[in-house]
Amino acid sequence: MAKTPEFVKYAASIVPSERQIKWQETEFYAFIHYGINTYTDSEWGNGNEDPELFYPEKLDCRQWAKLCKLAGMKGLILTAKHHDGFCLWPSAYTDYSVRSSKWKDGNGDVVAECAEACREFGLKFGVYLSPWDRHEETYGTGDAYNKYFKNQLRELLTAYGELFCVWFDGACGEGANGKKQVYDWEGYYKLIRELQPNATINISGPDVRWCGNEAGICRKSEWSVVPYYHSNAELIASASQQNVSKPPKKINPTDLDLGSRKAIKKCNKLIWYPAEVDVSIRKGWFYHASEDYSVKPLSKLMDIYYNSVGANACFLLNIPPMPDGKINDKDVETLLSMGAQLEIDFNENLAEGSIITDNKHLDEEHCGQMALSSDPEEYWHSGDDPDGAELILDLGDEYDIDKIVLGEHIRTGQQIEKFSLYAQLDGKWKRIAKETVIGYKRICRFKEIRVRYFKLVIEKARCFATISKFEAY
Ligand code: FUL
Repeated sequence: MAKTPEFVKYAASIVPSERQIKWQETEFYAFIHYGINTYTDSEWGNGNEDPELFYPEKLDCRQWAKLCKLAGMKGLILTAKHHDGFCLWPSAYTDYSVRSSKWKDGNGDVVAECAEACREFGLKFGVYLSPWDRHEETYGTGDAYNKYFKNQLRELLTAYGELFCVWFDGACGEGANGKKQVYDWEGYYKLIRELQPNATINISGPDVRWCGNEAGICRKSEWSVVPYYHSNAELIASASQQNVSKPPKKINPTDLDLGSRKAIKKCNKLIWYPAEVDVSIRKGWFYHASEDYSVKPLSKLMDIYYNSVGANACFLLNIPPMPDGKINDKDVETLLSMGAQLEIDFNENLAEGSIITDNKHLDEEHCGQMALSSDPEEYWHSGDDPDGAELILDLGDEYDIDKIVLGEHIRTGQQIEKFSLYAQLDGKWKRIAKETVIGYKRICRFKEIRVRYFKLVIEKARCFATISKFEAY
């Protein structure tokens, strides 16, 4: 057995926080971009749009939440304030909010209605609060704006029940001669930890990593343990959108590998920092009638789902409501078909009640059979010599299968670096997948085969290997 290098042992020792585990389990959730831009047909407001423009005649947050639920999502994040500074809740610290609109005579609160609808439909609720604010006068002055921002944050963290996530955008389009605000990131994070300890802080924050583009593309290997510097807010801002007409479409090619041995070898500080893939169902983030005929087709959305949720990332899909406050029929239709497709794809786990044997395990309590347990705390553990470990799944009979879902017990870290999956066809093992990362979830998709036995071979792992999910569909 080869000696494990120290830096690999260090990487293997990095584990997620409870809040990161809960976030990862959310898997697929909605972004709702809604605000003053919805009424001006734009993507970025200037901060001087008239609040009276905000007038949803049929605001229906229950429609949003119900639709998300039926689409198979588990949460929703609302843009409480976008770059224009207009607040969807009646903030006590500015007049630039729903309070200055005629909607409900200035007595409305979209954040409250949306939080309530999420609770009703069993969705987790989160808020997007743009650090960049084009309306607020104190923006760019340092402390005064940081105070303003924290006051607003406190309102959102205390008045709307439990939040699963606070989403900080890295975007800022001030340009060379624009205002330069030095954000008090540490102060923002401290407040969130104090008032919503279970909420993850996404993107310009320490808990969840932006995948690096807004096109729904994630890396083939999305490692959860990466160098600490990837969580630096200024670095994230420099890669984020700086021009309204140029959303980042590609992952920087130099950032294709963030977590392999090669990528982490020389780094003395690592962090658990899993990826989130954010993309809009339309071209824009806000609603534009001109895009009614360019809603992404089901096939595209399913591909993004499999390449994100199925590759150790989470999928944040944006659905923009129309000026009347409802989601357009075109988006509704696509999302309902997505929910139905997910139901079909994961209709019955054929591995339930099957048998798994292994060639090594730590002890009886962590034998191969444990990979089939529905209790996430019961799992197979290879022991301290993981390379070459094998799990054989016997379904008891032949079935038509086109997907195997695997998952590591991430509470004990991300260990697996390389694996192959085989199916027994005509008495011979045929390789059907060869990948690197498993992490929280890896969905291996292949052409449907009629098969009884599958074999998972762990070709390389850090200090040990675990499997807590082994499902067949
Ligand atoms: C970007 C923003 O500039 C877009 O308007 C949108 O909010 C997207 C999610 O993030 O950086």
